[in-house]
Amino acid sequence: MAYEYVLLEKDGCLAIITINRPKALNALNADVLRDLQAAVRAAHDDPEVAVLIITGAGEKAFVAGADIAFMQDMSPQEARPWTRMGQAIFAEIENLDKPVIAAVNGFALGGGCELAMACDIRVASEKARFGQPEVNLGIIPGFGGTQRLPRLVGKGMAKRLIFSGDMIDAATAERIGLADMVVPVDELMAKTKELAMSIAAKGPTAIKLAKAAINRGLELDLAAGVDYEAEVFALCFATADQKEGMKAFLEKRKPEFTGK
Ligand code: DAK
Repeated sequence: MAYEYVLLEKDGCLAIITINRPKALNALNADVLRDLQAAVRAAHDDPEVAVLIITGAGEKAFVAGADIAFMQDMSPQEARPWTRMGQAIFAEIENLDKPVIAAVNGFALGGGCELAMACDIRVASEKARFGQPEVNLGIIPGFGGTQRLPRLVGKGMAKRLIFSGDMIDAATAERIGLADMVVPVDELMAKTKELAMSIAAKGPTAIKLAKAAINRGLELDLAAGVDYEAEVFALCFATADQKEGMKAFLEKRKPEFTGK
């Protein structure tokens, strides 16, 4: 299926979604978000796809933010559904029952940083730049940035970044926990695919349940979180993958997971 602003390619069990609006540094408007949502849903619904990778087209940007020209003349009545649309799509990515990796190839600013944060893991090229520069425009982050950034980097660092609007480099992003891995520019896709393939080799049900336990647990206090973990852990024993994984270990062979 062809989209106007997004490319969806398959490489074996990986789906690669490229935000494709390089002239505007892949800035997000309603059409781009619509295409992104459709591509994510198509990859999710494809039984051959185990892991999704989201990246940006061109040399310069992952996504340079929400489209400023598109937002310039918005009324509060128009801003609310717009921010809700972005929040809903990012929540869909965050809660997708397949892992999603952001391959951050350049600027990840504003809505771009928020998109990367909605993904499970962020692999950054050495020239990636992260930031929440919304205050420079007289607004606050509107696609979950005030909520996900402090969860990733802590309250003080999130306030430092959001109040200052400062851009940080990939090494700093890795140091504070915003990027999970930094790789040379020309190795970004290869390293991201390598990571994705290592995840794809595991039992998809275990990955799905681990994702749910981590995401849900972060919304709960510790006692409720470990209760939730116990339930999800018990659920693993209803799967064929658990039987196969443990049997294969004891038989000293590689497991053949089926996702059942
Ligand atoms: N929107 C629209 N166009 C953008 C853009 C953006 N965010 N970022 C870049 N572009 C366009 C530029 O206008 C330029 O277009 P032309 O002039 O060529 O037509 C082209 O991309 C190349 O950009 P530059 O010429 O500026 O390239 P440079 O290398 O000089 O600079 C830059 C790169 C990334 C440092 C610079 O472009 C820049 O500062 N861009 C803006 C970054 C930014 O402020 N991003 C945050 C956007 S605000 C909410 C909903 C959502 C949000 C907030 C609230 N509610 C509804 C409440 C989210 C907000 C944001 O994300």
